[in-house]
Amino acid sequence: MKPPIEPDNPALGVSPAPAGDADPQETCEWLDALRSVVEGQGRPRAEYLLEGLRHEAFRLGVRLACSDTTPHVNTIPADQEPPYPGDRQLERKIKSIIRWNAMAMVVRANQRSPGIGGHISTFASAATLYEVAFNHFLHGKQGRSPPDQVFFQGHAAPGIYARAYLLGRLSQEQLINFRRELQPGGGLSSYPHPWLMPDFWEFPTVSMGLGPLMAIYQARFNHYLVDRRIKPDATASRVWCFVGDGECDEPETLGAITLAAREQLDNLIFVVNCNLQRLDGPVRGNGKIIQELEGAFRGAGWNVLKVIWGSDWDPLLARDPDGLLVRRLGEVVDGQMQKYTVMPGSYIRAHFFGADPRLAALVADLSDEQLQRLSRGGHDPRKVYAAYQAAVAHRGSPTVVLAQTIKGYGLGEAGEGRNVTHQQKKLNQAELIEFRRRFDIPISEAAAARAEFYKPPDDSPEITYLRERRAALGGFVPGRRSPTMRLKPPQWDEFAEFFAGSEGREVSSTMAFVRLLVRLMRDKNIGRYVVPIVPDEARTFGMEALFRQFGIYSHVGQLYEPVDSDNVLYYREAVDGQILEEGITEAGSLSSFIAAASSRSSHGVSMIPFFVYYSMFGFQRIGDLFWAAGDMRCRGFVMGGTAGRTTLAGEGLQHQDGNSQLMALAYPTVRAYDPCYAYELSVIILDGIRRMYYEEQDVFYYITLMNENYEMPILPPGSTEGICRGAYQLSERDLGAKKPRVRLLGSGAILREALRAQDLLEAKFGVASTVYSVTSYKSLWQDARVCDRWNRLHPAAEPRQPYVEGVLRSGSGPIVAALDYASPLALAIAPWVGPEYTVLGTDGFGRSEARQELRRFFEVDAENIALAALVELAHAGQFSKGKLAQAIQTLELHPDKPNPIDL
Ligand SMILES: Cc1ncc(C[n+]2csc(CCOP(=O)(O)OP(=O)(O)O)c2C)c(N)n1
Ligand SMILES: [Mg+2]
Repeated sequence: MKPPIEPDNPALGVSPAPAGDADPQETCEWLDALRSVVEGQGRPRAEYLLEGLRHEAFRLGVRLACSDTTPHVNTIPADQEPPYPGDRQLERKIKSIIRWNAMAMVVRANQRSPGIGGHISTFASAATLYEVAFNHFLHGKQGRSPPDQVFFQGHAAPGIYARAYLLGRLSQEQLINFRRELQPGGGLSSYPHPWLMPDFWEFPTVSMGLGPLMAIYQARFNHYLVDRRIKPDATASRVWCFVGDGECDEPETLGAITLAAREQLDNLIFVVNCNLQRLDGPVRGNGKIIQELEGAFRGAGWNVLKVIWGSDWDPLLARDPDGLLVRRLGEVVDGQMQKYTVMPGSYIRAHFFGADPRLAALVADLSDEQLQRLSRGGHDPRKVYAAYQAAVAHRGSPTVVLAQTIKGYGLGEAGEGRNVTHQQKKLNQAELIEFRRRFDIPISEAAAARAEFYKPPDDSPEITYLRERRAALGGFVPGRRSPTMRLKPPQWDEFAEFFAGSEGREVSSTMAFVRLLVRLMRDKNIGRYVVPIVPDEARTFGMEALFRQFGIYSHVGQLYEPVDSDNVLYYREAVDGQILEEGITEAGSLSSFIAAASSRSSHGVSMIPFFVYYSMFGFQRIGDLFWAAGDMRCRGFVMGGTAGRTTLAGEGLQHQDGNSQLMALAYPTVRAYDPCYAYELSVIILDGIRRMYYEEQDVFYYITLMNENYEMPILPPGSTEGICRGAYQLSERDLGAKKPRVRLLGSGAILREALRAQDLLEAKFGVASTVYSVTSYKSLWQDARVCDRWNRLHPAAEPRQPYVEGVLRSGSGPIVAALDYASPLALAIAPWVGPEYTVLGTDGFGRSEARQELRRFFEVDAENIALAALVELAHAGQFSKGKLAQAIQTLELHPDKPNPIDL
């Protein structure tokens, strides 16, 4: 063990006053002048003068070291704190009971099922931060004011459950079944998951960094709803986001804070629980996380409120006119501050105050016990209230409250402030009894030793107070609602033009999509609810025409004359603009999508977002946000543009997406489609609108779009069901009973290669074929899995037939599937396709090349499809094996060409 750092270590000692004061008398006069302005004319006047000084100094060439931090003390001075409006004593009792039950829930769960996990120390540190918010700030959904949207720190869930238990929202049985959701009577999910507890949790937050990011875009989307007059009071909802200080290491946490300030999101409040610890140990052992975060947030333009010290520090700070104590507080690094948490008062006296005799004198009249109890601001309701009150009153920018707390507060020897505290799941009997003593829990020692839950009677002052506070604030929080919000789906006959084909013109599926999007945005029933979202990629997808027609959303409108103002398609920003042009942030754009796609539950208005982006930067880059969107029961469309490994010509390894459709397989609520033709795309989107916004299914669509131009055919009669279910027969070439037959599955961009292979097979080899367009391998796979499972569990019943089996029965012979995605996607349906099944997929890294060369390289072009069909036929004895070598030559294929997946 390393010896403690001695206070005479220069790194920790009190630093001298700024060196080189050539004229202390003059310094004193300046400082006195400032004090007298503050006393006589108030702080705003002092701020004005200092700002003026700063400007003049700059003009005169005086350069101040730029520091965006303030001294390491509370932002709100003690004399400016508002009186506390609640019953402090009663609130303390309630908070103690919640602390107890939260801890007992985790301890009992782990006694019963060792290894089941859970967290005690996170909520222990954050209890005051939450309780002050619950009792005085967070608005529920039953009140007159619009409800707040609260992102809870995922690991603090036990405390939120413990409170819901006191309020009668959760039963004791549910608490006992914490992390055991499959138990009879139900249990509680480990973390906030709307999917698992749809009436309770609203926002999935446990994947660190996503909560803060989503919260920023949620707050921004609330402005969008107001500015577009869809929900005039949406900005009265405050977005609260509780964040861990360790969580701030995630790039997503701080990644969008400049947007929040730029958009002046004063409806947004971050509360960062700075307990100075993360999972393994200190967040910034050798630094100061609060100061670091202050600099980052202030630099980004946020209102920063530091809540570092509890009220018992106030008299000490008041007796520190020279700022000695403030300076000392500012120089002690967090690792050392954590050490003071676990050491006795004598250590604090010797090492912290002992660094300077004047500091030691400051606390001479305090006992060691008093020194040890000197509290952190985040545990002092008065300080926390003052900060929240200032945060909700603040206008013009978002607020972050940086609250210092102690991790594992109250756990004592069992973990308070220790590096192991995050992992502490069990308390022994002595520790439980000590916890009960420290927080005055009115249960017997024996009951404490058994970690029994405690709930005061319903008519007790505690429960009455709790209920009254929540009633005054509009009911329970958290709480999710899922109102029935059927939109009138578009009538298909009004969309006939989208099924009619392009009549000789060559267009891409992206162009077809943009046309459909514009048409939907003009629809009288649903048009205004459509939210197009793009991450600086509108021109890539030919969407620039929408700028002028529908406007790009900007809360401040357009403060400049756009460079292209004389152009009909100029870059038009407008307060009521419909398009969200997010700049280069797929994560931010998807967060906007999530806010829009969940607005039904958060605002009671169904929105229809279309997030259009470069498909490679979707599932692959921001897959965890897609996961969160599913958990949140989002509804909407994500459109993966320029998709396909061989269809995005020229872009090469990084951009060519052969992955996303495969990844989509694993996302439970994603309906993934890879259409080739405009009519397929239109059918899928119209059906999707019906499914999500009329039938109210909690799914969202992933549809890939290509930029390859070709003629779009007419919708074949009777194919709409197949398009939606994942496959339909597109083309049959019957050469009579004597000719061998094969079945070809083509999808997306490669469907047309399958059709070309059909021609080749007939013309060069006399082979008949049926071509199927597979619009969704995922749908086929999912349906077949469901059938199999049903058949397995109902052996006596008439077996159900997977859809894919039925469809493929219209043809005969071996099957070759070719696609522009990694081959496991098509292999997913292998169990229902039979043994004569060859899959040609685009496995491996992309290349910079033109389309036809890419398709040849990845062996998914018509020639390779034809060869695979002949090989399958040869296996089946319907084509001479001896002729295969000749066929390779005929097809101009090269057996020795490089293999795309050779590494
Ligand atoms: C993306 C992600 N990575 C890792 C984790 C695992 N994890 C859970 S809690 C935790 C430490 C959290 O520290 P902090 O944010 O400071 O919260 P505290 O519990 O201290 O309040 C980690 C690393 C996670 N939940 N999410
Ligand atoms: Mg922490």
